[in-house]
Amino acid sequence: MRCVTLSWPVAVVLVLTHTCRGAPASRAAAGTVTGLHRGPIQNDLTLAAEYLERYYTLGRERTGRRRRSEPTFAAKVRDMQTFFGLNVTGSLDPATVEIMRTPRCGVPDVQEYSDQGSKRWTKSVISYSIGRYTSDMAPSTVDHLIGSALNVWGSASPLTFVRSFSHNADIMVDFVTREHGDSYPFDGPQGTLAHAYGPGTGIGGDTHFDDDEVWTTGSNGINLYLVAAHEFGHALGLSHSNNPESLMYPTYMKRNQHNLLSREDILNLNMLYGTRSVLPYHFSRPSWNSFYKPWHLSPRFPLFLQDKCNPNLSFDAVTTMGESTLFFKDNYLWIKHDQQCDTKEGPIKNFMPKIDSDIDAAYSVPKKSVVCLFKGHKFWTLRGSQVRGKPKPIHKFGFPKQVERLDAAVHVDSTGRTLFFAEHLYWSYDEDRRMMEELHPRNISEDFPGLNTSVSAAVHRDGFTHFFIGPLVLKYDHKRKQVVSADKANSWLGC
Ligand code: SRS
Ligand code: CA
Ligand code: ZN
Ligand code: ZN
Repeated sequence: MRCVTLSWPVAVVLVLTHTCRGAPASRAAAGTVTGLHRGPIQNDLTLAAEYLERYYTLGRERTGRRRRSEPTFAAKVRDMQTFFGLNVTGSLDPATVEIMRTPRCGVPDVQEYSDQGSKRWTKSVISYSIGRYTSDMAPSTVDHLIGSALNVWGSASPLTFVRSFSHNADIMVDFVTREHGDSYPFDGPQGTLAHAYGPGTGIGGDTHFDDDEVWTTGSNGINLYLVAAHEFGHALGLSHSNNPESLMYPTYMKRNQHNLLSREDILNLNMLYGTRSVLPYHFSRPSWNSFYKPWHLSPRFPLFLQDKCNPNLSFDAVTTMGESTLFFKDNYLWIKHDQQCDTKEGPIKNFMPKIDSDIDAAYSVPKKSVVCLFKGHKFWTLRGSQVRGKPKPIHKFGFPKQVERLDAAVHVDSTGRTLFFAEHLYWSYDEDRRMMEELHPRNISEDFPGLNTSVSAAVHRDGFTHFFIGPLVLKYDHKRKQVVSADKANSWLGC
């Protein structure tokens, strides 16, 4: 039997070099029983010793050396019984032995972390990159399944996952076989399917899939989406659950793919990252507004001038207008010309006397030289920079009555469609036929992978849609259906 002896991985301690439980019972056991002729009781002891060493680090500390005051065998049996909700006797009763016989592998039930590792990511935007692909399916299918598996966790937390193409993303995904450079070789077909390191720098968060498995999108072979969703739970700092209904149960099971997380999975995730509605990183309007310090409280800036480089600055609405981009915030407007370095700024009224404050959304249709500004249930049309006539009700676009205001709007030239965003939904409006497209509204997170949140503002430029989410801006590629980069929202104003 090979043991982990020298150093532990950077983040979660994975005891992966053993062959898993369920492997031939004739394997050499831990400690003193090796080589003995074994009767049934001796076999149970061997099984228990191996099991506890594997999952409860019996007799080993993180360096692999024996502890001076190591916990007794019975204490570890009690730990394991507590974890599985058994009678806590400290002895090898039939129920305990039965669980030990159940095949399981990988991350120990009682997880440990190295000194460099931490239990959670301390940021809410987490990058991921896919390095080596499997040949079992098209790369685009892998991209889609990996993005969707991350979104399983993203949609239940304030976390946003951003695809990157670099080699130093937070979560590096790789399909590999056998020995693959991290001292935790895979074991060929079946057995361990994948492993992941908990949050941290370097190898922290990295997720490896055993490419000796037959990876599929369905139920023959091993379903990549299911395994990836489990592994990303580890990459976010979650450990195993003894509840078979939980995604974090340590053995592979067929599951309802539309509802992967148990209540326990969600609770554990929320304990690490909070819920989507109470964390500071919740992307809802009131909390972002409360971050933003109004100009009259900021002594560094004279009356009327706002601090555009405030790191918490978010925008209410952003739109292009000719060769300029307009950024609305409360009663304030910045106008940045594409070719000029300076930015014009001031109260909205100074530029558009009919409009005072709190624009919710804005978009422009360049080929018609039209800009629309939305506030509550009204919208104004601008031709050039002139506001035309009185505001009209937004229901003219075909919104149901319940929609009282929008979060964002963006026109995509290549499709001729304008997308309207409100909370977790979006609508698509055909500008040529002047009607809302059928089958809308739809969920933002389903159609815009990586965007599992409401949006503050959006604008289309240079072939990409840029979604402003609180103080961040995410660049979205419609062809690849993914977020390709993230930046500070006010980097657009030169900050
Ligand atoms: S991990 N992230 N917890 C990996 C975990 C996994 O691979 N579990 C093994 C598993 O379920 N394998 C299924 C195929 C083999 C079945 C035979 C019995 N058996 C990810 C998963 C929860 C998605 C556990 C396992 C089951 C196992 C094994 C391991 C036989 C080795 C040998 C590190
Ligand atoms: Ca394997
Ligand atoms: Zn690995
Ligand atoms: Zn696991």
